[in-house]
Amino acid sequence: RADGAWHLPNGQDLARWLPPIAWNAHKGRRGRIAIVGGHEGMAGAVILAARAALAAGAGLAHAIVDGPSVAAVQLTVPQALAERWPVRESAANTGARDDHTTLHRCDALAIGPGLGRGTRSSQLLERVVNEHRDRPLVLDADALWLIAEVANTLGTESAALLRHWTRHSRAVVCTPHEGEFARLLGTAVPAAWDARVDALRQFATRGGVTMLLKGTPTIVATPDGGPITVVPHGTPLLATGGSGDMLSGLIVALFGQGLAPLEAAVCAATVHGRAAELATKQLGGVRGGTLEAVFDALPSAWRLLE
Ligand code: NPW
Ligand code: AMP
Ligand code: MG
Repeated sequence: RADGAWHLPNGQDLARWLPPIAWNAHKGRRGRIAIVGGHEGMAGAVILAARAALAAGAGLAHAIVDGPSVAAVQLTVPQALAERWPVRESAANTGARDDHTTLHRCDALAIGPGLGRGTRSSQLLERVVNEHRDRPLVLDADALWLIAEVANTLGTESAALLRHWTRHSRAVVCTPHEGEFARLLGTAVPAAWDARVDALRQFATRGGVTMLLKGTPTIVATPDGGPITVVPHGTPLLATGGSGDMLSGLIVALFGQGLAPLEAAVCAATVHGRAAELATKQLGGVRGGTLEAVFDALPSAWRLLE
């Protein structure tokens, strides 16, 4: 559009944003990240996010999951370090240092995939947001559900709550799908393009966070009210459980490698969508393909971006 309301990133933008992996890199230099979520029965969400983070070049991935999910993570992603959700009482009782030691060592955090919606999940979310303001944060899935819930309870708008919670935070990206964004807005997401773009832009400005609204196409708004970035990649191969969890893992890995919020969100959504396009082409269609095919196509998709 001529009025600068939105733009498409070009290949040069993406190549410039993506950090090269140095020939003498070691795992500590490729970003140490953590994904917090994986309530009992939803270990899969963190497993997929951790796999995606490693496939985005993260050097070390921590999966911070509910106790019953630890074994599943260790068995399915042996490269990741699995740990149970921290328990505040243990630190208080022993007088020992906060048991969030792992999170303090990470370059970037993601919280929400399979986090759950109960009291423990909610307390963990508030704690992670409050205690880790100095590192980039991805808020996804149940973290967004809980934010809308707390805002409802307090009788405030989700954007205002987000602004308050993250006012001292370095960098925050929220990644709602349409259902999650509707809950944050407290009303249906407009279907008309201009109104949709305006709603996302306004929410990002009011909330003081970068907003990635998933869809066809995915759109990204920054807190400064700048133009919306459009990511027109992907196929219905992504319309399957776990696909958004995979995207969160890609974003947090790029965050951990030093990309700014807009850059991390756009590069991740692009590689996610392009991997789906490559996989769909190779399969000759969507039916019969699973998210595994998208994972398999990730290396080729990265080559297209670099
Ligand atoms: P409908 O059905 O269209 O009427 P939820 P969730 C609406 C974890 N997962 N895309 C839709 O309405 C996640 O990480 C774990 C999607 C429905 O009312 C979360 O922690 C997995 N929905 C948790 O599950 C794999 C859309 O929104 C609601 C929509 C719940 O996340 C799966 C769905 O949202 C999953 O990722 C759209 N474009 N538009 C695992 N293997 O462990 C409207 N809706 O209830 O938050 O469900 O996204 O599955
Ligand atoms: P979630 O709903 O959180 O699992 O996220 C779904 C992911 O898949 C998002 O990145 C969406 O943009 C993507 N996606 C879902 N359906 C489609 C589709 N029909 N075409 C392209 N991308 C899609
Ligand atoms: Mg999701």
